[in-house]
Amino acid sequence: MTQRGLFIVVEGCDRSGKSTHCAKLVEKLNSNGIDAELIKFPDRTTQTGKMIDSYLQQKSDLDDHAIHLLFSANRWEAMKILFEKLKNGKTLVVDRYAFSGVAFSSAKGLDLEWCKNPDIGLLTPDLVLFLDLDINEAEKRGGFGEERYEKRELQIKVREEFMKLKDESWKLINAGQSKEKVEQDIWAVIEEARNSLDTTKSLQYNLWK
Ligand code: Z5A
Ligand code: MG
Repeated sequence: MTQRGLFIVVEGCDRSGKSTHCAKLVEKLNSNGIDAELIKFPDRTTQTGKMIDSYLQQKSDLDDHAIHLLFSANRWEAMKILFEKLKNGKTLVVDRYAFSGVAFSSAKGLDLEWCKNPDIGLLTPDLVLFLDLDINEAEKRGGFGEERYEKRELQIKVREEFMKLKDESWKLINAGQSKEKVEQDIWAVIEEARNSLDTTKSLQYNLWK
């Protein structure tokens, strides 16, 4: 019987190094003989993704609830494919997921419980790596960009909202260290998870358990 792959989510505030470390992790998993693939949300290539991209680049405006639902729909449309990949033994490293969805929208002022609803029924990750970076350190990484949300006050609030979502599947990584040290810390968590997680157990759908 093929064992399913691990569903690993990487979350964190702006500039914490998510994309850098997701790419490194996929490379390292593959070089260790674990078939792994990188997935990123939002997926800006789909129809919903194009609307999200335009919104993030401030080329269009949308009601806060409407954009929240679009981010969720952008995940829903990927679910069948992600499920098949995991079932066939592929490990997925996912750069942002529903936690970003809830944290950003609730930081803008939407009700936290309302924000969770559209993502109910999505696949539950086995492991969430939260790259934790102090806002002052984040700003030193070249300052924030031009996209919507890339502002100090909002980023501080977003981190607070993320912390409300934390459960036993989360591992906080100190993202203020050198890239090499962050990579080592991530790998230590992955090795521990590979020993302790039971991949004969089927995938779960209880994201907000
Ligand atoms: N969003 C939402 O509202 N709702 C949702 O449901 C979802 C997302 C899924 C776009 O996301 C926005 O969408 C995002 C949340 C919202 N808005 N904000 N903020 P995105 O994922 O597309 O955002 P991004 O463009 O990829 O940026 P990012 O995620 O903020 O960056 P990152 O991936 O965490 O960091 P990075 O690109 O890997 O690294 C940043 C720089 O730091 C780079 O120059 C690195 O070389 C450097 N770096 C990385 N690690 C280190 C260390 N350890 N030391 C020194 N320098 C480092
Ligand atoms: Mg990124």
